[in-house]
Amino acid sequence: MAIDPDHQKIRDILKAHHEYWKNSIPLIASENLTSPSVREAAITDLSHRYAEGWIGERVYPGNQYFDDIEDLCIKLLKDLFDAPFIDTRPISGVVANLTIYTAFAQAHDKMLAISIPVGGHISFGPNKAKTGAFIGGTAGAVSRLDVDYLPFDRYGLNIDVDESIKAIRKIKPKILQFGASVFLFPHPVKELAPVAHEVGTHVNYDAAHVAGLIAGSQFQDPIREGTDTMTLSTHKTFPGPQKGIVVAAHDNFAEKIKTAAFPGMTSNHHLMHVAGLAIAAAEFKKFGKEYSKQVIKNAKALGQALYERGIHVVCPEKDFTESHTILVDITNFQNSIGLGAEVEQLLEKAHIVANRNLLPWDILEKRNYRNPGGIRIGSQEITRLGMKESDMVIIAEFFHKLLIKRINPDKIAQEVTDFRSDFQKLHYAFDSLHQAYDFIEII
Ligand code: DSN
Repeated sequence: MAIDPDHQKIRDILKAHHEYWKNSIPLIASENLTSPSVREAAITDLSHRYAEGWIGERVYPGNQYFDDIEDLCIKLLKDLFDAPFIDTRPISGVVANLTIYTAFAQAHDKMLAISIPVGGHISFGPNKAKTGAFIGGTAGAVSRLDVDYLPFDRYGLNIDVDESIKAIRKIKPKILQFGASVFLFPHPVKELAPVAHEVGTHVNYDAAHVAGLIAGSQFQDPIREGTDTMTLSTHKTFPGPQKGIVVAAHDNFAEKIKTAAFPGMTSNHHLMHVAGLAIAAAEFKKFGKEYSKQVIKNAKALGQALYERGIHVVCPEKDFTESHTILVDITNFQNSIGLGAEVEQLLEKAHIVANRNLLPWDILEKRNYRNPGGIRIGSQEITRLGMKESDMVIIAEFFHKLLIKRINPDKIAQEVTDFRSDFQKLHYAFDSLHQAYDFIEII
């Protein structure tokens, strides 16, 4: 039987997408690969179902088995994050943050968070940006929070503790938000959370980027350091399916979070991804520590190797990073190649995928988010592919040949493809069970 031409077209495009990524070096700091075991969950019958409400109290029938899955998922995650309460219903990191805003604040309440130009996430943003360097964000636009910015040391890439203490005491925000999208160093939670609590502020830590490093005990431990809640997406350094969760440090936050998650922020909560997350959590329990250690080693090694080749990775004095992310100042290529947009495009042509990013000081130099002065690089996905420190030197060589020696990107793309041919297997994951799909009947 002939395949429908539009169907064929989509399959061809999907195939081309797979071919490109299979032959590329994936360096986007917010992405990761799920294992075959996790992917399997995405094609089960759960992808057709609804389960509104909490476990055992659903307002949809047919969920007796899904209840067991969500219960197990929560147990595994509670164990990983050592926390008494977790809600697995937010469908993304943004929705997890909206759940916190809904549970612990009202429209026009104040929130303190780092600004987007210095690395804050779009979900921390005000309704309308206070400078022309970026657009507004979810906190203001959706939750109508009045966002003020946490004082930030632009060159040390971290929150300024002394100035933030003053700001918290003066503003008395309803929510203090930690976390970032350019998250190189642990945030000063233990210094600031007690000050926030003194003035009645709810403290949340957005761990989207560093969740795997926290669960693997290789970064700070926000809950032990004093945060009340933690939000995260489950697909960056934590290599699960694309979704979000809320973690609470105390059971007494549970009811507010549950109500905000449903009927507040979700109806259907993408049940197949809850199952996938349970499998990812079981995998992480087994391999997470070893994996997250290697993620950080690789990020530091890549920072060092790039730096030695004349590529301006920021914070060399602090060993570049303590996370999966490094930030590169590419303004020295402005005359030869261009800024973030052009460098990103050149890398993409050479099969190296890393995204443009504002440098914290771009705003002072009138550069904006469309064509910023930086490139952000993450080591979490290449680590999943089995790469180690010596491979970081090879990757740094590709950057050097492309950006400094100006070798043709098509030639580099060929070299990248050859290099990638040795890294086609997923590491830190359960073995693939080819027979596992047997129980999924497609009718
Ligand atoms: N915007 C994503 C990031 O790249 O950090 C997170 O949602």
